[in-house]
Amino acid sequence: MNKKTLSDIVISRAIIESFSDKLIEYLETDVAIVGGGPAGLVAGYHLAKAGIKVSLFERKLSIGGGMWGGGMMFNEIVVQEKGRKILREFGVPAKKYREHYYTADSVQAVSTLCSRATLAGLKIFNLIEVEDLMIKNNAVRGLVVNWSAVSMANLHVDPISVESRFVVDASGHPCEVAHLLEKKAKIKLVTETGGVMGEKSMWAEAGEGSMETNTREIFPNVYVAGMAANAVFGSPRMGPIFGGMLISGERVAQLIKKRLK
Ligand code: 48F
Repeated sequence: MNKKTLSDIVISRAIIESFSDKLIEYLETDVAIVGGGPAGLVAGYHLAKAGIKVSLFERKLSIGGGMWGGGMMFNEIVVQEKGRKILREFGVPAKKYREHYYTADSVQAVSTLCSRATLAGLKIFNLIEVEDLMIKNNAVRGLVVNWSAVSMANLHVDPISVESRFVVDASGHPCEVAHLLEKKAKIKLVTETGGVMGEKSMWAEAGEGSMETNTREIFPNVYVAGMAANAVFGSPRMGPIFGGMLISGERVAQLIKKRLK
């Protein structure tokens, strides 16, 4: 092979320049999603499909959150009828187990959600975590982000800011954005207690049933979706049934689309 056709330095430049261009382009967005689990991915897909400029920040190397591992590492997930319809829209096959219960391969589900969302235009930034929020005039205006490796190595490195019209807390069980609002900014949320109420113990039916109504704005410009929504409003967890996460992702996208109209 001609040496000049493949330069190591050109490869490095290509990566640095294309990543920098991407990050600079997304320093200002319509919606910034925190967390790349099923709720965040479905939300990102629908927003992007509607032509909305949307980014997603995921702390980990891999996207998919708690979906890869199915239940206790058995890599199958369960969805009910409504969840099956959403999976079908994405092109994920689901098998009927019995009336109202369907199963899907969790690896196929995650990889397909991720593929469809990014092809629709969702821009994903993995290995980056949200460590704070931009709060001005009693509303959230964006995220404060840093490399996940910085906190893992306990380094003292300042973050950078990303401006966004809306923020979605899809960070799962820890509902990290809601905690930042409550603990750091001492802000009252729209919950019964004014704070994060904390998820309740396993109860699939009640957890799934409350997720759609829990998917809402908790402070100006901040929405909660997925398990974060149940954790904020004190509803039960539901284990490896994932319909609620998909429905919640769809719902939060609908709510934000209305606001952006
Ligand atoms: O946990 P996760 O999959 O949340 P979800 O979409 O789905 C929950 C289910 O997986 C499962 C369940 C089903 O019944 O209960 O747990 O609500 O995905 C959340 C993602 O957010 C990332 C985290 O690494 C995970 O991949 N995340 C959490 N905090 C941050 C974050 C943060 N501060 N910055 C960036 N990413």
